[in-house]
Amino acid sequence: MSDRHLSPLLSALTALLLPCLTATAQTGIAIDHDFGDWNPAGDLATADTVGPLVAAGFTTDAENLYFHLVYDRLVALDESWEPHGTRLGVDIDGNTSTGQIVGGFQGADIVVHLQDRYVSESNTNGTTEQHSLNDRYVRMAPTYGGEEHEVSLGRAVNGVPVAGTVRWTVRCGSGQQVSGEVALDNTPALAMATPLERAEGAEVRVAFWNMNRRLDEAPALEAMGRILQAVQPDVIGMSEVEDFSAAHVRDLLDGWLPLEGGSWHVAKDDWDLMVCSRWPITTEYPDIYRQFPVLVDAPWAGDLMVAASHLKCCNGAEQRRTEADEYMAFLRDAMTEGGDVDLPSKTPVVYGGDLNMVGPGWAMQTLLTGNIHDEVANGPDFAPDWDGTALRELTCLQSDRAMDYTWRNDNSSWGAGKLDYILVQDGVVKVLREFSLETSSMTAERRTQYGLEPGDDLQASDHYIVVADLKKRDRRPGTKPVQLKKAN
Ligand SMILES: [Ca+2]
Ligand SMILES: [Ca+2]
Ligand SMILES: [Ca+2]
Ligand SMILES: [Ca+2]
Repeated sequence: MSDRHLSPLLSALTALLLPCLTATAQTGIAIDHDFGDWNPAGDLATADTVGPLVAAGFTTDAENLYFHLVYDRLVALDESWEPHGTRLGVDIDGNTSTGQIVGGFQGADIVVHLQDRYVSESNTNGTTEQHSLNDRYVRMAPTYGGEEHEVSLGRAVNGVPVAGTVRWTVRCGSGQQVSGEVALDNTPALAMATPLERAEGAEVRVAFWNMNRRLDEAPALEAMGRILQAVQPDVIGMSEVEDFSAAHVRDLLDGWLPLEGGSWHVAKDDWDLMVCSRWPITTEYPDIYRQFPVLVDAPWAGDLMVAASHLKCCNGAEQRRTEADEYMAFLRDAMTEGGDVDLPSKTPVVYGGDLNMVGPGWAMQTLLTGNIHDEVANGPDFAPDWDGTALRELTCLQSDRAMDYTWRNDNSSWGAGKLDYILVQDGVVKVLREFSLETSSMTAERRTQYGLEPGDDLQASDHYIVVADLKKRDRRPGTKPVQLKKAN
């Protein structure tokens, strides 16, 4: 493919995305904050004028309509802290005289008002009806601020026909607009059926779960038990368990996941976090605000540090950033000699939980890169992986749907989103499997295989469990086995 006819921006995007594309085995769009599934040259059209909106793309499959949006600044699609006023319009009946006007686009039968969080749909009698984002299956990634976004819109629920062409448009508050027309594609949506069993070679299965204070509610406990028996984690970082004792949680786990000749080990911090482990917890650091690292005697050489986290909710971006700063000061101390804590070199540290990561995502940038915001209070920046690089944010795509959201409330104006994360030092551990679990989107056959009920996900909690299988790297990260050169 020649880059000659592409704008410099598209060339840059192409260079960025091609490595991801080649790594993708299946084709299809996943709403997962990874844009390697989009065709960079074919799907993006540049905006007509200079402004916040740089480019937009559109594609379809049998299940959804998909938008790809690129901005020149950090934007959170369903929030207004960076006002962007983006509307998405679709003309599904091929008739410009039915539907609504979106800037220079006529005939939009569906208009998604992202920032104001509603969908306006036109009826045949000329009136419009408002629906919530969740009612119309509008799904978005990333949930926190980014320059690039992907959005899906359910076809069936929005009355999109099975064949024909649709015209689409993206318009920003800036007045910038990108429009196009495509034939509807009925290729099935990206098929997902991640095995819930632990990956071959996995040494530790770690999970994080916001338990929503339901550890004394019978229906929730039954659903939790089925989920944990299906997932079989070794270590679980829990949040929203402040009302319960470590002994209460230990007894529950001993019932659900009995250990031969012993009990689960449960450590509780000074507020709403716990870390539960099949293996002994040897050291606890309960004083970090809303974050709780512990050392676990993992079945590999050396220990495993697991940090359960539950960052400030909602409109609290500054506080989340302060909390991330405080944890990162601890991690820097743990990874360097001197101070209060010294971890043996290359001790894997896994951080996760309900990070409530909405708004600009400043806290996530700090957690991933070690760029501390308040260096006067928390000390200098550092590289949070032992190999001198950033941490890796796991996608944890749902096991049975190509979506990354871990929180969903169909009665809320807020779209389903990814609030629950696992961050790993991929310089010292390999991630062999990762997923979150939405039981309602599994097939009946898959649920039977794992002993799950359709409603277990939201019966257990308002957050889904996130899971990762880890193996400690046994060679120095960044080095490759030496290959013999062929004589010529
Ligand atoms: Ca994607
Ligand atoms: Ca129309
Ligand atoms: Ca230290
Ligand atoms: Ca800094």
